[in-house]
Amino acid sequence: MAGLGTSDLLARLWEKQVPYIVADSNEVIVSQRFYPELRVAFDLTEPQPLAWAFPKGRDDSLMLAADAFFQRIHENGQLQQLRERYYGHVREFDYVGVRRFMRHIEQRLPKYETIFRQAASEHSHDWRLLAAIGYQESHWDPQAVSPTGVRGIMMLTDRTASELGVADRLDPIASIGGGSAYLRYILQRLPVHIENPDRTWLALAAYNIGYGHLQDARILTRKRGGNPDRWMDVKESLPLLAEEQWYKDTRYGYARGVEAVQYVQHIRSYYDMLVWQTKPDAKPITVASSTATQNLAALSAPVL
Ligand code: BLG
Repeated sequence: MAGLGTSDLLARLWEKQVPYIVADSNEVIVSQRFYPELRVAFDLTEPQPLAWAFPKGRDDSLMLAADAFFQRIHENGQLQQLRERYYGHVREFDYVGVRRFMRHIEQRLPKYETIFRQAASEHSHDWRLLAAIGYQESHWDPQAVSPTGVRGIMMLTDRTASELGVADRLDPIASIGGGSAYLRYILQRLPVHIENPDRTWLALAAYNIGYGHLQDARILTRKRGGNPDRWMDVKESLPLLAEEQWYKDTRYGYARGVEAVQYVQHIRSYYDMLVWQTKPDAKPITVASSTATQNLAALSAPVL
């Protein structure tokens, strides 16, 4: 096993080639979504910070530069933003939900994959992002209908569908094409200086709550001293749109912002899982990193 990284060890554990492994908890949190049956048997240590090691010697200029770098990103908030980017959506692990998603990837996705791919290439999206939206909206059920009459795989409202020229929302091709075009429209409406991945997460929130309410939340974010171009900050303001003391001074008023935050976090998780499940034929929006507090944990093989 010498020379193997944690992800290789996890794969071997999953295939039952080894009975247990020792892994860092930050990597365990992320991998549980890909290997839902893996269990943490016990923690081996108390939580401890990640550390960087430098070669011993007289020249400590590299270490001093690294210290200054971490001090800077700690103070300017970049470190916190990196944590949010890579770990912000993986906190809760829902075993049943992950199993169901994997079942649906096998049983439902094949019927719609070509449609997602075509719509994505037409509007320059990663098809797996569209598929993740479709899963969050309807679990890939083309007949899905909400109590308020929102319909179809991509859950278009009646008004948005007619603005997009979608006549039959229950037709998967029309629904996915409409949702894809709508996402592109929102991405183009957002101020040009907002960068990815924040641009994508903000667009997803607008897809769900409406562009006007998202703008209200961005304005509130600025008023509260946050950065309206960062998802990490805007997601703190979105829930305030349901509180009168905050929404009374907004342009578009009351909105269920908590739902929009959950909506985006779920799509990010589904997207990560789809990226992991499918061939890397498009550049993922997120990549793995390790900045979290961690402790060592022993993992045991799946009990099936
Ligand atoms: C979204 C629309 C937005 C609309 C917002 O509602 O639907 N998005 C789509 O149709 C794709 O266009 O913004 S607005 O036009 O600027 O007002 C706000 O109205 C859909 C949401 C609504 C939500 N799902 C896509 O995420 C939904 O299904 N709600 C059901 C609520 S309930 O269960 O019936 O109570």
